[in-house]
Amino acid sequence: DGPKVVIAGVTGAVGQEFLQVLVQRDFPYSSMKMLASARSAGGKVEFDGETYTIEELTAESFDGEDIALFSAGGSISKKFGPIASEKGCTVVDNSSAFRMTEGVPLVVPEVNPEAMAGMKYGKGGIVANPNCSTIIALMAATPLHKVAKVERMVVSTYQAASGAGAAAMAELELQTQEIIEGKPPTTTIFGRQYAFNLFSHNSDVEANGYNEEEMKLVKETRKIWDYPEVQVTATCVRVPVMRAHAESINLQFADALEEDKAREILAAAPGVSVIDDRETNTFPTPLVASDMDDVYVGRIRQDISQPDNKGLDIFVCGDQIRKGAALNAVQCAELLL
Ligand code: 11C
Repeated sequence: DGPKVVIAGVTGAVGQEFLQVLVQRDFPYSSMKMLASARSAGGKVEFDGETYTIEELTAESFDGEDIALFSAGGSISKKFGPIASEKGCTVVDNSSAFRMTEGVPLVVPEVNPEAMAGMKYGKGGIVANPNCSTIIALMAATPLHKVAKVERMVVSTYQAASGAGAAAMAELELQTQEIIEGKPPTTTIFGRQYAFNLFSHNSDVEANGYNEEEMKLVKETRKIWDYPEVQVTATCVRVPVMRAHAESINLQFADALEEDKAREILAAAPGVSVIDDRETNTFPTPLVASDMDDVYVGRIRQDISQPDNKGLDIFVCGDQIRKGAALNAVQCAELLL
């Protein structure tokens, strides 16, 4: 019993994670359909003890279906998301295609579930999954924002290979091996050495000097918080880490917020775990966050450059494929049940 579910883009890193998360969360479904490009059609996928044959994604794929989880790239979402919705299949879209579209809720279930009020599976409509860096930042910043009101947020990211897809993860591994063996690195994905290096995020740089990833943090935060006046700035960097993003976040509040109180608030926040042991220098790391549902927060400290305890610095790590993508999307789908 439950909705008829479609996975669009099942062969990608996020598509594969959808399957794991659905099983782990015991998501109810009455049928499951696995879709990908024509190239992957005919392949097999294991899910919940059954073998499924991958079908080519076409407009007809959504006939009679209730929920579609999309992670097949922005252009596929743009083309097929509205078609699915018109057929009554409610779409949860992991791409950037509809995030800033008016009327499309942009949702982190722990932050703004109310944005999906009235939506239900089988009734059509599109829900957008935010960018991974935004999800991870707001999981930590929102509980503090609710208490002391963020006026300005400065984010610096350390982003994993997974954000650029399964091929980037494979290339990081390959390059590491090649460099250790003294061979020239294969540079198919980013066109440069990634292993033993880091570089400014690979998305396009806009006229204002910010890259797209940085502007997503700015615009998506304003939409999710329904707070257009909040000041956000970001610097996004790709680091040679496999699958969890780290972010240094500086917060400036309207009201004073003591670090001990902040630690308490974060420890009680759903989906957040605090790792903050100064004595042993133990704080969140991408490896600790990998394959985990929670977002980890540490380095919680008063910003000494801001007066009256109105500033905090925190360091956050979250699994990019899981909470940054698949888990968040499945949680949105749960709100449709
Ligand atoms: C990254 N956040 O880590 C990006 C990838 O808008 O969904 C995901 C891009 C997006 O590189």
